[in-house]
Amino acid sequence: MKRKVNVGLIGYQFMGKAHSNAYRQVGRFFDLPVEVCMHTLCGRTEGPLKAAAEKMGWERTETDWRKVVENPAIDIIDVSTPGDSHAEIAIAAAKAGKAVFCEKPLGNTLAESRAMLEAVEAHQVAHAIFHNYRKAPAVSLAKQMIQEGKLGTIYHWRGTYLQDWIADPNFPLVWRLQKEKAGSGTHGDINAHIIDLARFLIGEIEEVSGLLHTFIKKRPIAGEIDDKLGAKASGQMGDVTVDDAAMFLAKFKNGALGTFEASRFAVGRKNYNRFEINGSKGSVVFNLERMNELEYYDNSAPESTHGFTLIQATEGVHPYAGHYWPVGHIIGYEHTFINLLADAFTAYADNRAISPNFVDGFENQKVLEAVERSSESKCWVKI
Ligand code: SOE
Repeated sequence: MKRKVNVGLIGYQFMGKAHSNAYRQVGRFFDLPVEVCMHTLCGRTEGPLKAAAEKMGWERTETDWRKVVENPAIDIIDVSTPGDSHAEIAIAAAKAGKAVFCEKPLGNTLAESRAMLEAVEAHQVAHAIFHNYRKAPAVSLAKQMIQEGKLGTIYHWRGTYLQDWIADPNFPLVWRLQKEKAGSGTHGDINAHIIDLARFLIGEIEEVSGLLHTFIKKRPIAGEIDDKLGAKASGQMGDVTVDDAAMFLAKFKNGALGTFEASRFAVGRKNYNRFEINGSKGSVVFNLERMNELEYYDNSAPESTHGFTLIQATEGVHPYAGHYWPVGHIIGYEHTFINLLADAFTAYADNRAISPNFVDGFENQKVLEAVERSSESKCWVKI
């Protein structure tokens, strides 16, 4: 009989929906050492909360997150709320002896992230952060190739994460555009992802030089929100207090150079999370919008056949891929969360450190904060 692990999810909009799907599916595609129970869904408004719980498969609902954190039946607290409540909930959960799985970025500030890491370490609870893109088969394949030396010495990391969902000046002032709620804009939201991928694939960043910019300074105040990124616009205007685009140069500790570009104004790019890595023996290119593929340039190939090959990471030998469908039957965005939870629950059951975790979230926040300081000072900043 497998040990039951009861999960309490705080928040049920976009990330709550993605996490709910992953909790529901992970035991159906991976042989886990524990039985995952979707115990309690927590949100502020009773009606929509109950409808969401019914739709997404949660056993109970609760409108007060503190009651979920204090519930002795709960083993894991999943923090899927806007960034301004990550620290309070995660620290309370750690103090209550719960494992904490938190969305990115870890906190809205470096101080919050440090306090969250200190709390989970002090209370010796398991912790994880939802940097899900590491768990795309093609990304984990790139990691394997780098570890096997297939790219040789790494010279360049070229990361871009481009969206365009707020390029319309009439798009309302949702929480992601308010500093007190989100901590930062494009920078903490999606630069955080390519910083995590760079740390995962290349290594630690030593020094940065950044530029944050806001194109549209005022927007209609937001009304009712949806479970994606949208909301209804009201008649009044409010100030945008975060960046719309965030770019920076980076020097890695291992000598590689990096460029990072995150924007929500890259008109035509919807969720264009792309990286290119150039090494002495070859290069790889990943693009989330074609997430089952990895482009690979093998510099040792004979000149007559030089060129980027297109690996389709859906073979049984590729990370995670064998848990789903026969070769060529591709997977999607939602599977990166399922893969992350499969690794998380396996490590959790074995009392091993989950990867990625709050240390990754804290190291990520150190880079985010250094880039913000650099943008203000117009100088290079050491991490
Ligand atoms: C919006 O930019 C967003 O939902 C991010 O918050 C997520 O982390 C990313 O995976 C998709 O886009």
